[in-house]
Amino acid sequence: MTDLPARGAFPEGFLFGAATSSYQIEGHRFGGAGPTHWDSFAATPGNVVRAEDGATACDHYHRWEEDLDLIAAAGFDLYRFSTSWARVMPEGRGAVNMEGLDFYDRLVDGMLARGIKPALTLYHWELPAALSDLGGWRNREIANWFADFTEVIARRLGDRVFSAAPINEPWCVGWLGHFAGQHAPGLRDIRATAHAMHHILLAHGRAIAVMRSHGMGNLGAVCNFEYAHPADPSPEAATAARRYDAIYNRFFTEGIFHGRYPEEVLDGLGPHMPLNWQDDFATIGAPLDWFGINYYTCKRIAPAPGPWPALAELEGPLPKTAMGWEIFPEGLHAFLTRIAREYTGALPLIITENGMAAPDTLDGESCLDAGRIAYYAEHLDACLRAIAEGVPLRGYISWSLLDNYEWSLGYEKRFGLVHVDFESLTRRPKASYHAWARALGA
Ligand code: IFM
Repeated sequence: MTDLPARGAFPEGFLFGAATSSYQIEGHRFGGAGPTHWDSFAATPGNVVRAEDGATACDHYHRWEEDLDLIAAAGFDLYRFSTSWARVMPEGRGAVNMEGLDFYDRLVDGMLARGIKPALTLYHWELPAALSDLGGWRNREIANWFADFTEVIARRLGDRVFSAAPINEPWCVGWLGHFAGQHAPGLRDIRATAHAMHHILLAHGRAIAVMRSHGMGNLGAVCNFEYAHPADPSPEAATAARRYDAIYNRFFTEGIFHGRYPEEVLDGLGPHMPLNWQDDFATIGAPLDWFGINYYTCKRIAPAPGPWPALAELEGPLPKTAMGWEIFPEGLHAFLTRIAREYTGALPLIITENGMAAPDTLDGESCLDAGRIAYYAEHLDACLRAIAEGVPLRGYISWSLLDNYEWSLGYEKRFGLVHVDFESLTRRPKASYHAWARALGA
């Protein structure tokens, strides 16, 4: 069986971690959390496989100590977790649910007690339903609501977290939720998309300012990237791939680091943007201490008839994960070098998510997920190559610690290093977990 490169192959001080997110693991029916737009999206027929939701998930809300023990026993330095806005502020504004805030307080202390660095993400997609009713990310006011939520978290946890980032994967929140309709709130509306994509960045910038005002450091942003291959050698396919790349890989980075949006995106979204969007870049471009890259796969892009963006995704030839995603570690290397060159320069980079879904089954107590180990090994090699070429990559965080709620695909897609039986909620470390423990010298 393949093994993972050992910790010693990476520069001194390089950090390794595992990630999860609140709605995907906690069990949102516990602890006084308010309803989220994912609850209503999932309850609407046709949106989510078997209409599954995050009501129980992995019941991390009650089993968090066992989960932190697993992270510590594997030798991870860091745990990337998120705070649910609706757990902390059930209506999204106003009253704080102290039980929810206390939960995160215990969680952070539990990490510190085990020598694990808490890497906080403020928002990983569970918008309080009451704010969704007010237009959610479409409403410019969300930047103020998010700043207030950030304030509550910063006051309570800001003195103890190792790092923090405001919003996980802006592309998924903005595009998948408002243009493709595949994520909550399930809209397919270009004006909603343009407003949401801009307001996400505005809220990001406001949150950074709030955290700085509380003396918090080590603040970053986390974006996801997909390598766009033209589906064939034609100039039309090259143009289509560039458009896909601009929407997916350049809109948010260009907004944060260059104070502008790509022309290829404004060709479509321009007429639908909120008023005076050009005036917000001073807030959006608040200086960061690191930048996080989430990377999983590549796409084959072809032109399609119809209105902007007029793109089609074709099936590619490479081996695929259970998500149907091609395995293309070269894409990770390409993004590391490109992002450092075009956007971030000497700013430290972190791989904040990388991993694969596989149809993992138990053989007695064990789960032999050799494919996942090979996936990690190939992507870690891509990181090592980028580091050797001078890219300031400082950490790597695997997705995910646990099998969990994979959004519109329900509980079927297993990304975990630890197998979760969703009936009994029993956790069983997979072979990939043990491979990480060996590589990290645990
Ligand atoms: O499960 C998700 C996560 O919530 C965000 N990044 C991608 C993962 C796999 O699809």
